[in-house]
Order: sequence, then C-alpha cells, then structure tokens
Amino acid sequence: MMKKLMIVIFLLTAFLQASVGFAASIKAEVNGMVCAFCAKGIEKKLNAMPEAKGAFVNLKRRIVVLELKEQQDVPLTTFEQVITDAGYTISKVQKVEQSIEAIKTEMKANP
Ligand SMILES: [Cu+2]
Repeated sequence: MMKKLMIVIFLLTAFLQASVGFAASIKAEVNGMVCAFCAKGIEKKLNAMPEAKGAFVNLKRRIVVLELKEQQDVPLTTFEQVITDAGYTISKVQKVEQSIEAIKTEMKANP
C-alpha cells in the first residue's frame, strides 16, 4: 500500500517537473535601445517569429522578453541573432519559466 503511494507520488513529481521544466520565455538585457521606436522595432521582429507568443521591451531596464508558445523552443543563439541583426547588443540572456505577464508583475513589485 505504502509502496504504491510512493510510486504515485514519484510519477506525479516527475510529471510536474517535466511540465514546468519548459522555458516559457527568453529574457535578455539589451544595450543600444534609446527610444520607443527601438522598443517597438524589437517587439515587432520578435513577434514575427513563428514560435513567439508575445514580446515585451522595458526600455528603462533594458529588458527584452520573448514569450514562447507552448511546446515551442528557440535556441538562445537564434534569439541573439535577431537582436544583433537589428543593431543591438546583448549583455545577458537566459531562459526563464515566466510569462511576460509574470515578468511585468515582478517588475512592478520591484521598482
Ligand atoms: Cu530608438
């Protein structure tokens, strides 16, 4: 009885880890964005990617976020290429398990 319960818990944990282990967004620190047109341009380029669910730029914090559609992935190098081709440089880039909404909420909480 106990053994069965342990197996169920183990499987459930494995399943949950697999489902949340998926990166929801690519978040980067981008240099060279100086105005709202820069931000809009980057958002437009990222939104044009087939894997994109959404894109978000915060000029003040120099943050660029590409949220991915479910079960979709984009290599960091591909993301970096889009940004550098647009004329900007990246100082930091990482995959995060957060949606754009979650990132915005986090930013509001830490002004
Ligand atoms: Cu600009």
